[in-house]
Amino acid sequence: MPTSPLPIAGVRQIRAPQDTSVSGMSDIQTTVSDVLAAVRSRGDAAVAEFAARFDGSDLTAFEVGPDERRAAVDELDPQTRADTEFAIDNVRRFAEAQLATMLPLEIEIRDGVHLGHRILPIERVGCYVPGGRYPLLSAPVMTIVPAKVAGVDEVIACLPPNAHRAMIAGCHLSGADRIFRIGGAQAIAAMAFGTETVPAVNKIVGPGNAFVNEAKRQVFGPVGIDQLAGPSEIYILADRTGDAEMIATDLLAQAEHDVRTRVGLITTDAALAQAVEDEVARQLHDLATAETAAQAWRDYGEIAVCDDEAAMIAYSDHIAAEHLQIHTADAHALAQKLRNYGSLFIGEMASVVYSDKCCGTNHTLPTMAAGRYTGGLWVGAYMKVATHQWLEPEGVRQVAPPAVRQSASEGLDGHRRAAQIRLDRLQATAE
Ligand code: HSO
Ligand code: ZN
Repeated sequence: MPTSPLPIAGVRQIRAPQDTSVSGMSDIQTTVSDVLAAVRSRGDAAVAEFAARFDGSDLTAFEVGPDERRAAVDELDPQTRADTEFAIDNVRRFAEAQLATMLPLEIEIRDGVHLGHRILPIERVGCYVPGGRYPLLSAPVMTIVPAKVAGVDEVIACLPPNAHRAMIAGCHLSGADRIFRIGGAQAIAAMAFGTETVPAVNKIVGPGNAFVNEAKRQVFGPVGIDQLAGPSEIYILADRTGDAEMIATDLLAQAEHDVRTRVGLITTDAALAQAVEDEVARQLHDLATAETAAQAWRDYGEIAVCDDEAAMIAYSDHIAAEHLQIHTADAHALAQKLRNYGSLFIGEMASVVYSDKCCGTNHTLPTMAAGRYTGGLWVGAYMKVATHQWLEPEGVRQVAPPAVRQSASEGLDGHRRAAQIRLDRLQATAE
């Protein structure tokens, strides 16, 4: 078995993943910057050209009109529609509950110095909905529904021209105000800069391929982005109470997404480690998606055996997996001790798949260790916490003198004057 030095004491990797750090991006970077420049200067005409070149599409009118939206919904079989509406309802309810925790603030921080913030929805948001090998109907739900709950004025969705028609239904049922059949970097460009038909948005969210990711990275600044999505990840923390069959099932459930999916078991029990290794091999025999899952497991599958719970926690926090499941005797107690993860699945009844699809938490989560500094997509990602202040005379008397002194010592004479003039006015009216 390959071994690599780990930064965490008390952890032994008995199955090591390949290096997942990204390299060789320069071709993608150049292609994407060309696409962005062309769409920025030539709008829809450039979008149509790239659609033809990259997607083999002859579309020149990109917007999905009301008739086609309705037709796409009517085509869904009733059970699929009901299941999608179930997911939408749960995601909406959770987003509404989270929204209720985001409170405005007004505080008099010193006599006469009033500070506060308001929580304001972003005006216009663009949701990128990937095509992918399988139509994931939950994808538009996760980006569009919380945007609507946040109160975003206009939510637009872009999806590749060849995306399954059901995805249009997913966008429609989730509440997208406008839907465009545009994919790849040209979709990100259209949403970032605006074209004759696509309105420019203030923030772009949603996962996509390497070109979409790179385009989001390049437009970031005047336009916000949620995060840069990498391949899916699942890690499971388990002690000797872990059920090897269930653990292997959950690992393979995410491994089937992509050959670069990172899946791992971190355990305090060496016997369980071996049992999971055996179970994965056994289950791969008859998994319909085994080709992808087996390759992901071969290249990025990891099993680490830890001396104790402390080592398990330290290693898990180091990895900061997108999805982290806990299969231990007291899962809730361990949950309290963990810090870095995208979303936490407490106890063996909580499978990542429930969140992927419909339980109501968002499945757009930080990958590539971004869980060390951020959580996933949520209603707050569609809002701004915007501060304000106002001062009474007593407040000016408190803050002006230090501001005058600081400005003077920094040589910022204009700042010094602006700080001073208010003191002068107060003095004049007092006289
Ligand atoms: N695991 C994926 C989301 C998903 N899986 C949706 C199936 N459907 C990214 O977190
Ligand atoms: Zn998944």
